[in-house]
Amino acid sequence: MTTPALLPLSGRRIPPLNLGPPSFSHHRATLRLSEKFILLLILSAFITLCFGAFFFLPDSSKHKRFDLGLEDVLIPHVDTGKGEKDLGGFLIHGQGHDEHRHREEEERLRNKIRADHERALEEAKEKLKKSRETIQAEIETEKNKIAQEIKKKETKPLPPVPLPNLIGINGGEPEDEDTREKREKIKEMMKHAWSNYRKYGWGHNELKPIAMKGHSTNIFGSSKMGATIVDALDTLYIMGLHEEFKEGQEWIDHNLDFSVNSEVSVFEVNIRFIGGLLAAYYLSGQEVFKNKAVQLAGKLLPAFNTPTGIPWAMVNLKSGIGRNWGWASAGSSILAEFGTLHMEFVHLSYLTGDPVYFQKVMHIRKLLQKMDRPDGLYPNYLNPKTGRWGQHHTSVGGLGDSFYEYLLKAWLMSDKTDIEARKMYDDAIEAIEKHLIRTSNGGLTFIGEWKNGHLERKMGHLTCFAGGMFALGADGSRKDKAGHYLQLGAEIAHTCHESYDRTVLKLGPEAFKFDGGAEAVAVRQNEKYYILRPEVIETYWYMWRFTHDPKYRQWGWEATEAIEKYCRVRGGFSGIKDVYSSAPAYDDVQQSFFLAETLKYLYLLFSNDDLLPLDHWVFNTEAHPLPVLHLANTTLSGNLDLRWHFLSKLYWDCLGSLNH
Ligand code: DMJ
Repeated sequence: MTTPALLPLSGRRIPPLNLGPPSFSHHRATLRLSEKFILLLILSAFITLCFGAFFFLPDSSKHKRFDLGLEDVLIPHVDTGKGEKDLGGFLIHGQGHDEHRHREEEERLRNKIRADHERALEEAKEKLKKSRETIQAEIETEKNKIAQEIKKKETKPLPPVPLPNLIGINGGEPEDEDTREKREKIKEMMKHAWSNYRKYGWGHNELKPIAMKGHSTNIFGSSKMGATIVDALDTLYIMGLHEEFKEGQEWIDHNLDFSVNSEVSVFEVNIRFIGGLLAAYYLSGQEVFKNKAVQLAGKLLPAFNTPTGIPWAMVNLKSGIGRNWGWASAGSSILAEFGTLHMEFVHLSYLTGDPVYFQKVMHIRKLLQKMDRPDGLYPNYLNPKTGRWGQHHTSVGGLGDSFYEYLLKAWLMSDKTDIEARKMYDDAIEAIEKHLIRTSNGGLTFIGEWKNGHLERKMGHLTCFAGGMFALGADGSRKDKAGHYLQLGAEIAHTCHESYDRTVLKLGPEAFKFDGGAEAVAVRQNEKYYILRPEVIETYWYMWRFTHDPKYRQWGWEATEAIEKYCRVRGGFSGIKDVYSSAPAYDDVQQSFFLAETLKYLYLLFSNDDLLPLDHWVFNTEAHPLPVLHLANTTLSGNLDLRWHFLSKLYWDCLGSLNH
C-alpha cells in the first residue's frame, strides 16, 4: 500500500514527482481514480481487521478463568441447576440475572482485594515513617519474645544440690583510711569502665573507648554475646555495685542467647562465660546464671567429638562443627586451651548431677598421663586426631600457662583430695624449674620458653601469673619445699615489677628479654604494648595474701596510678601501643578481662583477707571465684541426702580410677 505523500522515517516531506505540467481535467480524473483506490484499500483493511479480531483477540473466557482463581477460593460453588455452562470449572450463568449477580460478586471481590492492598501499603508507609531506632527496638522486642519462648522450652529445672559453704562474698573493708581510699578509687575506676561500656557498647562483647562503640574479636564469634557483662558480674558483686549487677543480670536473662550460628573459642567461652556465670550464680544465688552456664556448656560439648576426645579449639554453637586454629602446629589443639576446662566442668557436673562434663575433662587428664613427655615437659601442641604432640615448644606463658594453673587448682578445689592433679602439677613444675627457670646476668629470676631443646630467654606478661601460682602451690608441695616456692613466687613478682619499672609509663610490655644486654625490657617494637592485662597484679595479690609484705600493695598502687594516668580516656580504659613512649598511642580496646581480672585483683589487694578467703574459694584463670567443694563433709538436710551420695560417689569413682 502506498500513500499520496510519503513520510519517510526521518519525517522530512518529499515533494511529489513532477513529470511536466499536468492538465487540470487529467489531474481531477487521476485524483478520482486514486481516491477510489484508496477507499477500496481502507475498506479491505477494515475487513481484514475485523476478521483478525475475530480470531486473535483474547478469549473473554480466559479472563473469567483468571477471576476464577480468586473466586474459587473465596466463593463456594452453589448448585445453580439448569441453564449453566461449565467453562473450565467456572460457572457462566446463561441468564442475565445470574450474570448480573456474578458481576456484582466480582466487583465485591475486586474491591476487597484493592482495600487489602491499600491497607498493606498504608502499614508499610507507617513503618517507613518510624525512626531506625524505633524499628530496631521493635525487632529487638520480637526477637526477645522468640528467645523467651525458646528459653522456656530449654530451661528444665535442675535438680537441687546442697550449696557449698559460701564464706566471704562481701565485706573486706580495710581498717586504715589510706587503704580504704585506694580501694574506693579502684571501685570508681570499675564504675567508669562499666558505665561507658553500658553507654556505648552495651550487649557488644567489648568496648572501643576512643571511638565509643562496641568491639569484638574472633574468640567470641560473630554474635553479640555481651562478654563484658558476663565477665564483670562478680567484680560488680564483690564491690557492692548491686544496681549495675542487676542491669547485667537482666540483660543476660533477656538477651544472652547461645542458639546462634557463631564459631567461638571453647577455651575463652569456658573461662569467661561459664566461669563468669558460675561465679555469679554462687555469689548471688540467682538461678538464671546457673541455667545459662548449663545451656552454654551443652553447646560446647560437640567440640569433644574428635578421635581422641581432645577438644577442638573452636566450635560453631549452632552446628557443633569444630576445628583448630590455622596457625597451630599441624592442626593441633593447644595445651592451655584443652587443659583449662577442669574447674568449670567439675562444677557443671556438681550442679547438674550429669557426669558428662566431669568425664570429658577426666578423659583429657587420663590421656595426658599416658603420654611420654620430652624432658618431662608438656609441649604446647597436641593433635586431636592422632593423639601425638605437635612442635616441642613448652611455655608457662601463652599456649601453656593455665594448664599448670588448673592442675594445682583442681587439687585445691577438691579440698586437696584430688591428689592425682597435685602429683601432675608437682612433676610439671619440677621439669619447668629444671629447664626453663634461670637467673639473668643482672640477678633477675625469669621463666623462659623451651623450643626444641633450646631455651629462649624471653618472658611474656602472661607468664607473670606464675609468681602467684608458685605461692599458691607452696603449701602442700613435695619434700616440704613450701619456703622454696614462696621464694620463687617472690622472685617472679620482683622480675615482673622490674619489667614495669623499666618503662617510661610504668606499665609492663607484652614480652621482655634477658639476652644480649637486655634485662626485663622489650626489644621488638611489636612486644612493647600493654593491653590492660592482669597477670602482674594477680601475682602481687597472691604474694600479698601469703606474706603481707607492704611492697606488694605499693607496687599494685603504682600500677593503678599508671593505668589511671595513661589508659583512662573519656569513654573508658584503653590499652596502649608502646609503654616506652612518652606520647603513647591507644589501641582503642577495653578488654573484658580488665573488668573481670585487673580491677578485681586490685580491689582484693586493697581489701582485707576475709573477702573471698583462699581456703574457701579458688579463682579460675579469668579470676572468677568458684567455691571449694568440700565433698566429704558438707552437712545436709532432708531429702537431698540421696542425691548427695550419688554426687560424692561419682566424684570418688572418677578420682579413684585415676589414682590407681
Ligand atoms: C585472660 O583471659 C586469662 O587470664 C587467660 O588465662 C590469659 N589471658 C587473659 C588476660 O591476659
